Amino acid sequence: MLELPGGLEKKLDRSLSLLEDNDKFRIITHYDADGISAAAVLTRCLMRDQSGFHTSFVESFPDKIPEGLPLIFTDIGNSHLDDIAEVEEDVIVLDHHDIKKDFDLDDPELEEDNKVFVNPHDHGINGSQDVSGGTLALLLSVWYDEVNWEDAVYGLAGAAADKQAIGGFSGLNLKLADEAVEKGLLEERKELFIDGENIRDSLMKACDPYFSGISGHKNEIDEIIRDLNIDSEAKIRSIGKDKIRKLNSLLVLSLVKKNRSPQVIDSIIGVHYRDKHEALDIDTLYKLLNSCARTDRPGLGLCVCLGDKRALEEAKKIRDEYRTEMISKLKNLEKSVEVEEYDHLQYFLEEKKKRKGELAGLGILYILDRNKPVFGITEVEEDVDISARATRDMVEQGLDLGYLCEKISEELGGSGGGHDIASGATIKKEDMKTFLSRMDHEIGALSG
Ligand SMILES: [Mn+2]
Repeated sequence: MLELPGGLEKKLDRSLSLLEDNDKFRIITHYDADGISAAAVLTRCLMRDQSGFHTSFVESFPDKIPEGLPLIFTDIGNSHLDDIAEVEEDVIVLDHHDIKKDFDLDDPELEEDNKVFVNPHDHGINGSQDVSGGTLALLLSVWYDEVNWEDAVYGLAGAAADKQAIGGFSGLNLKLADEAVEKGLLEERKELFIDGENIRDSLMKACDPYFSGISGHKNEIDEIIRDLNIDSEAKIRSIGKDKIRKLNSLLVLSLVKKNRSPQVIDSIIGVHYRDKHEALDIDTLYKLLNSCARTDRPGLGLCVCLGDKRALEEAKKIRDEYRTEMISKLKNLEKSVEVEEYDHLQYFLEEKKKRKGELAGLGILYILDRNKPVFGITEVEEDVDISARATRDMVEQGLDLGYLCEKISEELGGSGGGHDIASGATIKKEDMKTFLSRMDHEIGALSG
C-alpha cells in the first residue's frame, strides 16, 4: 500500500468513517476534466458499494450550499472552507487548490467530527504538480477499498488534464500510477503518442501537443505521409519502429524550431498508460473529458467514465469538433496578430470564455514566448474574465499566478485565485489595463 504523510492518513481514515456512516451522497465537483475525473472515481466507488449519489458539476463554488445530503466536494471547495464549515451535513472536501486565505484546517472548532478537509498542501504535497482532484479522489477510493484500484485510469486522467503529466507524473500522482502498474491494472509504455483515429487525422487535429507548421496543415501532412511512404489511414502503432522514429524526428524538429522547452519536447515520446481491461488510455480519456467539459457536456464525460459505450462514441464526435475549432484558434494565435506584449507578460483577447484558458495553456507550451506568462481575456458584459498560465520553470523561479491574480483582482474590487501555474480573475472591464500593468510590475519585480 502507499506510504503517505501521517497527517494525510488520519484525514483519509476520518473520511472513511463518513463514507461508511452514510449510504447516499451529493458530489459537487468542478465542471472541468479534472472535476469530471474526480466525480467519476467517487461515483464508481459509491456504485460498487451500492450507495446512492447525486452528482453536480459547477463552474464556481455555489452561492448556496445544498442541504439534506452528506456532501463531497471534489476539485473545488478550498476557497470556501469557512462557508463549508458552517453547514450541518457531513462533508468531505477533496481539493488540490492551494488555500491562500488564512484558514486553520486544524482549528478544533471547525474540525468537528463530521467535516474532513483533505488538502494536500497541508501535508507538504504540491497540489499544482503532484496531485489533482481526480487523483485525490482515487486516493480516497483506494483507501476505502482496494478494489477501486481498477479505476486508476479515471483518476489519473484528471491529473493529466490538469497538465500534471508534462515531463511525466511526479509525487503522489506517480505513486498512484506506479502502484496501478504494479497491480497489473495499467500498462506503461514509452512511445510517441498523438491521439486520433489514424495518422492523417492525428496530425490534422494535433493541438496538444501542437506542432507548428504541421498541425492543421493539410499539404505539409500529405508530404509527410508521402515521404514516410505510409497509408494515411494507418494507425500510428501499425507503421513500424523505423517510420515512427522518422515521424518523431519531424515532430521534434518542429518543436525545436519553435524553441520549446526540453520538458515539452521530451514528453512527445513519454510514458503513456493504458488500462489493461478497458482498452482505454489516459491521454485519450483526458482529452475526451476535456472536450466534454469545454462544450458544456460534463455529464457526458461522466457517462464515458461509467462505461457507457454510446456516450463514448458521442464524446469522440465532440472531441473531433472541439479539436478542429482549437486548431483554427491556435493557428490564429500563432500568427501572433492577436497577442499583445508587456515587458513581463503577454495577453490576447478571446471571444469565448471557455476557450481562453486552454488557449493560454497550449499557447505557452507550444506557440508563444515561453518566458512570459500568458493571459487569455474574454469580455463578459461589464467584466473581463481572465485566465493566466505560466510554465513550471517560471513557478520554480518564484512566480505564483494564483496569489497574484487574487491579490491584484481584489485590490481592484474583483476576484481571483487558483494555482501557481494556472489561475484566473474577474474584474471590471475598465480595470483591465490597470490589472495587466500591475501584474507586469509584480512579475518584473520577481526577476529583480
Ligand atoms: Mn483540478
